[in-house]
Amino acid sequence: MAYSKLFYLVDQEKNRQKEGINLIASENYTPKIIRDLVGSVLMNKYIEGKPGHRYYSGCAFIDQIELEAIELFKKLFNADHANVQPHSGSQANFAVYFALLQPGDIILSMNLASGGHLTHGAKVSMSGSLYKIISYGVDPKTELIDYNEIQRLAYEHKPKLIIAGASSYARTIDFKKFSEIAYEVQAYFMADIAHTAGLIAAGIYQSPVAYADIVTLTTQKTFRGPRGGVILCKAELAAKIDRAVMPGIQGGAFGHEIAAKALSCHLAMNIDFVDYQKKVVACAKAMAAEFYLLGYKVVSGGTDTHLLLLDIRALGITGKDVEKILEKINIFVNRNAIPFDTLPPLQAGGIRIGTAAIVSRGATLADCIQIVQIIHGVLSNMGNNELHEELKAQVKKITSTWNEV
Ligand code: DSN
Repeated sequence: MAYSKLFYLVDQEKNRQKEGINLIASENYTPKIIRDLVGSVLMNKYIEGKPGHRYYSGCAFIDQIELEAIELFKKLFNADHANVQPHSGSQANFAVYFALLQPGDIILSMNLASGGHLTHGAKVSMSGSLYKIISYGVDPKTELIDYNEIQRLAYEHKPKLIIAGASSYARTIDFKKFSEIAYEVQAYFMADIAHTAGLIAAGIYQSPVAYADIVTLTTQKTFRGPRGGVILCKAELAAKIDRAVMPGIQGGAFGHEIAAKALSCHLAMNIDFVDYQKKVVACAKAMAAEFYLLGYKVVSGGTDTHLLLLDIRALGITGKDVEKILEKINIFVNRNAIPFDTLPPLQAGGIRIGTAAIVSRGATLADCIQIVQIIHGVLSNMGNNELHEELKAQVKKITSTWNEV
């Protein structure tokens, strides 16, 4: 491939992002000033170690940037300690395991079908092969977390670590209850807020920071920053966590990403950010209600967050099918396992829909309702290519009124 083709493909991707409706709940549109920092000269510098204790010379300026990022995350989330070096949320989680656990130790975490993350102990993840995983799910009737069941499992298995937090759980999580259970069985308690970090920073979703020993997050989802991970923890675990990140599981940190994380923190302290997060949740609730009115099964009956899950098994197609059909009209969702799913994750009985990205582009509540109606139009008229073309044109029209990407 000629190198010019790379730039051509980036342009094509930009168009796809511009003309498409992005409902992938883990994605967002990062502001250009943050993207500029990611592409800055900071990328040229090796920064192994901590500020003031590096393995390379020439870190005077980057040290100040990393110290600023640490202070900003501590302040925003009211945390004792922050490590801003993890390259991703998965790295953040593995650093926590490396800091606190020995191979074979027991982790109590949410199963994948109920909303848990791969790194919380899925069999195909290193977390599932290094540690003994006991899983909790949701109540079959309410599809909500069943805290009595978690308590029962905790007493029975005496885990060393209990994890709360998920990739596809749409409801409020009672972090206080989790911490009480962890305390009763003398387990560490970690909250993974990768998805809800933005909502928490804006104060519209319960923060686990006061309750959890450790909190991990990513900065690219609702937080609307660069791709990357952050670990927040109690003061007494700070040294263990820092050592586990570097040299435990990483070498050089990414100074360009750390600067961008600091900037995203500054932006998250702005009042506009609170308005944005409120709109994100209002749009998700409106979409869930509209799907419900149109006869769809919304997992757990609705949402308290930026995402909702649809159980689409009654349509006689899989989540993968829906993903592919909607992609043809430039609506992007992802297939997702649903509680007690009998299909393999690559097919999946559901789809996950998130509003963080479209609200960043300027989507209104009316747009969100229209998007649901377009999706319904597609799914209830399978094979009607003419109608699908019309709906694709509606997608283009909606996105043409939104902000640039
Ligand atoms: N894969 C991400 C998500 O979509 O939720 C989490 O890592």
